[in-house]
Amino acid sequence: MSDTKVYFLNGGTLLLDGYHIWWNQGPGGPVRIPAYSVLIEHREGRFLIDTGFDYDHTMKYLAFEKPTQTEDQTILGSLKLLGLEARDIDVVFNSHFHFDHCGGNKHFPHARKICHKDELAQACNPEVFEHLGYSDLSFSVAAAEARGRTDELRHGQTEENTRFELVEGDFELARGVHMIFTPGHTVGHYSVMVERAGDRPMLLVLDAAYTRRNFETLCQASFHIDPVKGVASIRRLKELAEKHDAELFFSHDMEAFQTYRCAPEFYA
Ligand code: 5PN
Ligand code: ZN
Ligand code: ZN
Repeated sequence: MSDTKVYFLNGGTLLLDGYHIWWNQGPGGPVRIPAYSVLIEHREGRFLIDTGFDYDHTMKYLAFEKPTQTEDQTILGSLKLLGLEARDIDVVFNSHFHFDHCGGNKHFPHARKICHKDELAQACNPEVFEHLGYSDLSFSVAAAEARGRTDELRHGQTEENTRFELVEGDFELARGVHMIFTPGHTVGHYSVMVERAGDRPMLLVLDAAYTRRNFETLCQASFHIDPVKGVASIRRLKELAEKHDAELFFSHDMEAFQTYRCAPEFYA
């Protein structure tokens, strides 16, 4: 565990209205947010948490979010900054299947893939108001077929190379890498706490709290399946952070993101 390294892979930006980031609070108006993935280099393997958004998909289905993504900000481009290729990734874990977290999955056919058991089912059969969030189905042949969107499958995806190991509840993904079930934003959302040898643990809250203000005011994003569970999840993360004196990382907070070390820099 002492040699665990955590890399933030900058995946570009999206534009949201303030009322979507801070549900029922705002203020409204355009807010540019970062999107990123996290690579955990661990003695037990290389674990990729999320895979960012696919630029072409986003332009096709969510052009109003005005995505920006340089070559270095594609998932493969960001790994290249570390001298890594897709094949070097052993495990892809998706915190959830919103398009900005699974867009690059299709580039990792050989990796083990893991998600919450209900999250995959939800992407196959989402609520009407979740269709846009779960619009990128290129991560799963099963999901694309269930949604009648096999046009998404143009990268050699097969049922087998997009198959997921299904998990539930809290568990340890690798020694010192704690997966924390935080439903609300989606049915099967996970946050991640990573222990470090000589420093405070890192708590990646992911989409349980897009920004520090969401976390501190218990205000979730407007995109959610169960706002009551969403608040409970933020409260639980707060307790965890306090108990372990964890350093907090938010999923879509531009101000905070600008202070994060991004690859090729890392946290150890
Ligand atoms: C960035 C972003 N944009 C749209 C949606 C949505 O419809 O569900 C989740 C989401 C997003 O995270
Ligand atoms: Zn999300
Ligand atoms: Zn997100």
